Amino acid sequence: MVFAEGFENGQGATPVLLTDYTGASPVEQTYSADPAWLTACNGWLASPQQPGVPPPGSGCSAGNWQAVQTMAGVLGQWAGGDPATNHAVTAYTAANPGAGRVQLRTEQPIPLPAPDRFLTFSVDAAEQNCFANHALFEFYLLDGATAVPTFTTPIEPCANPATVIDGTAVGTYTSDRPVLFGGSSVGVQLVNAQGSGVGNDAAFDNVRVLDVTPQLDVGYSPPPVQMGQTATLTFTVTNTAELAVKDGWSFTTNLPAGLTATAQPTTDCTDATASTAAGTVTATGALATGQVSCTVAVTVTAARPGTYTTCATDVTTRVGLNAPGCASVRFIAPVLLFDAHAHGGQLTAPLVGVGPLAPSDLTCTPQPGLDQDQALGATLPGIGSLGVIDTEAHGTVGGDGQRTATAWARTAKVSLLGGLITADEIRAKAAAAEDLDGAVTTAGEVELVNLRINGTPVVNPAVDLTITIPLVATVVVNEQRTLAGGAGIAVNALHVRLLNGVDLVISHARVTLTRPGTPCPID
Ligand SMILES: [Ca+2]
Ligand SMILES: [Ca+2]
Repeated sequence: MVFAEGFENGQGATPVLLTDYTGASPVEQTYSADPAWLTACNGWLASPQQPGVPPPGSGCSAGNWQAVQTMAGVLGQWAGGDPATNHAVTAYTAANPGAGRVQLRTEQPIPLPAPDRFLTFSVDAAEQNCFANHALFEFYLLDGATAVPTFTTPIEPCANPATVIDGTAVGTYTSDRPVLFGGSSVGVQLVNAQGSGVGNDAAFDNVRVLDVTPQLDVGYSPPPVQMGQTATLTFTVTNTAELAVKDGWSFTTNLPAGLTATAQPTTDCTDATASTAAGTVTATGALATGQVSCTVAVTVTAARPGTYTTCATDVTTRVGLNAPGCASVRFIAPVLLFDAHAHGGQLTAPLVGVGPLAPSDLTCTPQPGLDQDQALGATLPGIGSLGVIDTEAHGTVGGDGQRTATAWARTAKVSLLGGLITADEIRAKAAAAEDLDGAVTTAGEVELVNLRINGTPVVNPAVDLTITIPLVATVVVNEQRTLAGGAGIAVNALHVRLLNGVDLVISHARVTLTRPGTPCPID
């Protein structure tokens, strides 16, 4: 409610003219009117509380005066007040007032809490002698000196009574065309389009200016969203209860940083346009008469996991709409599965196999965990021997939920091929780690203590360092393979392929962080 006037402030049993009335604080509204509406039994704030004798010089006959007092009482009864004491602005038109003259105009600006609001207007009105000419009330909102019509057809109580009480038509009339009002204060002006005094016997009360600005709401669906999927950001414009037309609202909203629109918006609003560009969504349109609500929807996606929020402060331009609350969407990374394996050695030969030795394994499990194994030594028939073997496979979850899989294998006292390959210790390590964005990076390395191949020391080998022992074998040191499209890595510290078909791996570590639903990597 922006403004309400019941014409009761300071009123009692003494009749006053409209122009002598002052409304309640804080506005202390005063009113003016065309002279034709302040004479000939027009413009009196009449009430049944007042004497039955017309005010001197009012131009009212005794019958006219009684009639306007009756209309004031009927208006009080209609509004749920006390009919005996209600006051209303009355006019019995004992002469022709002339068409299109101002019957009431506010003189004090009515402050508005904010500009760019939809305003409408309502009034209680009563009329008698409906067989004759009808009053035709045309209400305007005043924006400075500009009168903005709030109607498409004039209010005509005789033609559209809510009810008839003792021969008096009465009702509450709301303007059928709310105004998108740009000013910081507003006024009200009533023009009567009926120029005749034959009939045109009416009264009005409870002049109200109402804020009927639609509500803008924001929402995201669905909750939550997997990375790589889209969410829908929906702007809903909801009409106020009277469901009158609201034409010309608009808004511009910044998308949360990190969210991007994947398509232009769709809308079912009336006469609407909606678009997205450069991280903003802009829309303008209308609610048609009777339209409860409408939406502007845009699909969005996120560059990284997290919660994204839209609030009123993100709505940088808002015209003819109430501010929204906040809405959030959460984009989540899938829970990755741990796959980690290590062993000290594995021999594959045409007739016999050995190992994997001292294996540690976590196999595509969502549960973090640690597996360890040890062997005191191993003999590789016809090839050589190994000393103490230690292995470990480990899956951990960090404080922000990010996952890491590691594996390592350490083999001591390696002696192969009659001393062609010897080492005090060789170790393979593999790691796969998820970052806060859900991306997986991998790393592999070997640690070699005193490795000699065919008499030559091997120190800090590059990846896939290949050494040929003529007529015997090919040896790859620090052999690395990428797994699962980069989500995993396998490291063999030594990979020996004999010309006779024997295949031997010493110190193997392999890890992957796999997405649910994808195949578990196999070695
Ligand atoms: Ca009143
Ligand atoms: Ca009349």
